[in-house]
Amino acid sequence: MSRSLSPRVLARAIGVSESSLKRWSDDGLLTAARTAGGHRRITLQEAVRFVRAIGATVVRPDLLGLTDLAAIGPDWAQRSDINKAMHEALENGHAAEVRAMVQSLYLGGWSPAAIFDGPIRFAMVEVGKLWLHAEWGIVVEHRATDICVQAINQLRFLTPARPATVAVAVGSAAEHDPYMLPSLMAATVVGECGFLDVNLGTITPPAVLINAAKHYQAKLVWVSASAGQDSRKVAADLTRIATELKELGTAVVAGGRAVNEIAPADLPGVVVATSMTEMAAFARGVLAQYRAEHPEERPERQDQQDSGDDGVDGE
Ligand code: B12
Repeated sequence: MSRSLSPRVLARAIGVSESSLKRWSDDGLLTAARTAGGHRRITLQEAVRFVRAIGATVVRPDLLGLTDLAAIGPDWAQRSDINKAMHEALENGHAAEVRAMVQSLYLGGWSPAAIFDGPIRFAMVEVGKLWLHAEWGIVVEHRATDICVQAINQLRFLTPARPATVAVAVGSAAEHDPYMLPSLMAATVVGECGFLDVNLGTITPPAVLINAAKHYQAKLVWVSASAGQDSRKVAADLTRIATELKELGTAVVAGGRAVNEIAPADLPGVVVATSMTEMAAFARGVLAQYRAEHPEERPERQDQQDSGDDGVDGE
């Protein structure tokens, strides 16, 4: 999805005039690169950032390549029964609708953390009640998880691009933990905060995570441990991870139902977070400290050549 858009296409997508869009670009509100011929080009991620920043409505999502959005209409994120709608779509296996709902919420200004802690968590808790009454419920759990994976990965493509030199965050689920979503969500959240995110996924032994963190000189490591894990083993593994990464100065944050069962005193050096919103706040703090220590690595906005240029802009 490495699309780049002309001002004309973006203007039509959000229902404004091309001249307004060019003015915003000249004023530095919207970052556009220039082609060799002097035409402005806007990355999809920058277009999405801009839409969120000015509260625009995407009236022609197809022009941005967001074809799923057509299924639910431009004002979907304004409705009041978002949790219920997300639950129904997930439970019934309506993948395109769920992907569109997540996109719509993000374009409507929701943070990834708010989408995850809110409608997605709500819907998954509801889906999790089904198996108690019917075997089919387990099919629905598997299917709903895959649909969330699709929606979250699509969301990751819409979040701002990070330069290769930025601080790295590495994370995974605990060693015996098959739950995919929490670690994927954490990766998306830290990525949106500005980290380069490396998600090792499910069932990751501590030695593998430590190896990856050292390789990337990670500033932040997250670990998720969900229901059903042996909390003593989780506590021992988390303590080992924090101890082995202490010298590197890596912050270690953990969350999930199994972590919440452990007394904080049994997790020296580990920050426990109960939601993706907390994770985002913590990640921003770590990143701010990193940037203060490495001013030379401040992320650059995309190249904006000579904004006073009156070059001809085509499609
Ligand atoms: C999907 C699912 C599955 C899928 C997992 C697919 C996959 N590969 O990911 C499958 C079908 C495999 C599965 C299996 C089982 N499951 Co299950 N499963 C669920 C379900 C419906 C959703 C879990 C999920 O992904 N939620 C979305 C995530 C993101 O939400 P979350 O975990 O609450 O995380 C939030 C916070 O805790 C926090 N957080 C979590 N991790 C982290 C990490 C960090 C770093 C931070 C900062 C924050 C954070 O932020 C998240 C967002 O708000 C839950 C229902 C529920 N109430 O949770 C049951 C549930 C967890 N499962 C349950 C059970 C019993 C099982 C099974 C034993 C039987 C079964 N249902 O099949 C097996 C055992 C699996 C095992 N080996 O451990 C029970 C657990 C009961 C208990 N208290 O122990 C639940 C609660 C269902 C229920 N109501 O009975 N399951």
